[in-house]
Amino acid sequence: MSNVIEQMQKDLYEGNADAVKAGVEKALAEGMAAQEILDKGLIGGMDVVGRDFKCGDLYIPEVLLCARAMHTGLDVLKPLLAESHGGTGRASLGKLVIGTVQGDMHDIGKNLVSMMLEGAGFEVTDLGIDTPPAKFVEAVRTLQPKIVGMAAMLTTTMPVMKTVIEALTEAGLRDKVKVLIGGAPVTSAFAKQIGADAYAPDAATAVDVARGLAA
Ligand code: B1M
Repeated sequence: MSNVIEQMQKDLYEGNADAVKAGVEKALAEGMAAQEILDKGLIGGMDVVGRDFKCGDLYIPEVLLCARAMHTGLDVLKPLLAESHGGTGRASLGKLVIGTVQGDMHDIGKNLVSMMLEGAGFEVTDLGIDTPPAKFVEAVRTLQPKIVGMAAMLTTTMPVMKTVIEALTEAGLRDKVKVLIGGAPVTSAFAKQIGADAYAPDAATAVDVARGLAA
């Protein structure tokens, strides 16, 4: 692992947002690609945080600081990632609504997906975290997007995705919108099982899949 990536992971672990920002800028100045900085430095660093969170070495307040540092790093990469995943200034690919499902407060991955979709040319409306099914339904009814995207990071909140799909069906909207789902515990088998149209394991794939759904 390069020194700059190793230091970035360490700074992220310590929740030092200023240092993470400086590290991302340094890596870019050294010629490292934005995607590599994201994958190895920020997501790689967050994986270490997740490991230690799981075994109880890190607590929620500490992980929140790591999340803030991750967002600070993402902000620097945002325009570059958008560019490399389809570029800005293109014709709109259509409207897309996205949110983290009810009961779930995780938003780093969802924000990354949202940012990349926007960069690729989608008009993204982000409903945020802890989004109740009725809010997804209302957004689909009023905004008439081509795609609705749902994120869940907890095994306990995954079933809410099914509830949203059922609510869309009840509202007579299911055949008017494509459903894309993702998040660490989500799989393509689960997507099939709940009647979603597609699943993406990461943000870059989400862009490709959404392009296909919108075509
Ligand atoms: Co939470 N948490 N957390 N947490 N947290 C996990 C998810 C966990 C795996 C940690 C662990 O135990 N190892 C575990 C879930 C276990 C499970 O259900 N199987 C867990 C838990 C248990 C909890 C709490 C219950 C802890 C507690 O209270 N005891 C609690 C729940 C709160 C709630 O939501 N109700 C909780 C709280 C938190 C914080 C608030 C402290 C914080 C969130 C801060 C924030 O998001 N603003 C947090 C964090 C940061 C994590 C970890 C450490 C990191 C998540 C992350 O941001 N990863 C996480 C462990 C881990 O994943 N290693 C963990 C980086 C991000 C870029 O990846 O989100 O996977 P990810 O997104 C990817 C893909 O999944 C995909 O693309 C993204 C980029 O490539 N993707 C999509 C995501 N959304 C998509 C949507 C798509 C398509 C693809 O289409 C629409």
